[in-house]
Amino acid sequence: MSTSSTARQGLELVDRDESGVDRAFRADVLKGLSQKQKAIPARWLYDDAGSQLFEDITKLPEYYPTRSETEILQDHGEEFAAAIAPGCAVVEFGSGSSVKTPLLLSAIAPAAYVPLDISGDFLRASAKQLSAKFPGLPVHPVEADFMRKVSLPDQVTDLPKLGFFPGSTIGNMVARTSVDLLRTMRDTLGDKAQLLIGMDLIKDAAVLTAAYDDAAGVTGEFNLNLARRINRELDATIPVDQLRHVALWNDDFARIEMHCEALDDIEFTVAGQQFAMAKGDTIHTENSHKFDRRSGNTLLLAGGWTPMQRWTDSQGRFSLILAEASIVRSAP
Ligand code: AVI
Repeated sequence: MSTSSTARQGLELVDRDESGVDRAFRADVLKGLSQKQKAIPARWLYDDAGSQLFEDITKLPEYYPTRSETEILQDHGEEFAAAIAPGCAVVEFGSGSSVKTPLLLSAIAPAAYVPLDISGDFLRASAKQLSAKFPGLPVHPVEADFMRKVSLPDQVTDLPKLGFFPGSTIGNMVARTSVDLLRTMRDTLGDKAQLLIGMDLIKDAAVLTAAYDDAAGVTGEFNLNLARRINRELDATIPVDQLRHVALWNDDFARIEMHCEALDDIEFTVAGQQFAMAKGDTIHTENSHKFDRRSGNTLLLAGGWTPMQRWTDSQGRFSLILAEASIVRSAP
């Protein structure tokens, strides 16, 4: 009998063992907790509870990125329309937000919209919402992992492509991963494409830490939900009440780090393996890199994109950059 099954969770493909455990989740958690500095990849923050908590975060008074980026999209529609190829297909990396995506689509009136997402149920739900809002717009959702090259639907083959990657999600990756992703996006979109990408900006550390450690404790819940998820899904005994949420600014790497810090010496098991943390030890759960004009440009160039135009919100907190896949000026 096979011990492996590829089950569908919602409509998402997940590789589960015979007792229903997500193998990739268990492998990442066991490996991450075995390291000297415990660290678990941030993508595991987003189970159903985590995704809902992130939605709640975007509405918090301290969490400015969503509002700032929305302001840019609202205020510069005509400039986007002038700079972006007419009649393009917008290829969004992710399912699309109910606010930001419609603002872009209204501004530039594209010929098609192609959302790419690994999670089929989110993808179909948001594609349906968008079709209802833009009845004349062909919408072609593609269920795929955009960290790898994606084959776009035949219907958009001959259209110019605009990649859209808002939210500063690029900041959740370390530099080598973000460069790999930018290069993969270029492979997916073609070497004549444009890319509109959100990058959160370096600013006062107090503003940044407040955005990731809000007074209502929602970000803390989002972070600690990962430990709860491990307990739920991996037969684990992490004493979540002995952990606290920490958000700190790492100036050397220009990033906010989220950690779960042990309030006391603790021991626990995960999937039958024993772990210990001394008081003050942490599990590193997320990086959120911030950029300035130069570091954002350098990252794009390293990823194979030439930055062409840049917009910021009225408070200078967040940026949207339009880049081109073509090499605009070659080396002397
Ligand atoms: C999804 N991502 C861009 C968010 C960020 O700001 O890095 C995730 C987040 N983590 C805590 N608050 C928000």
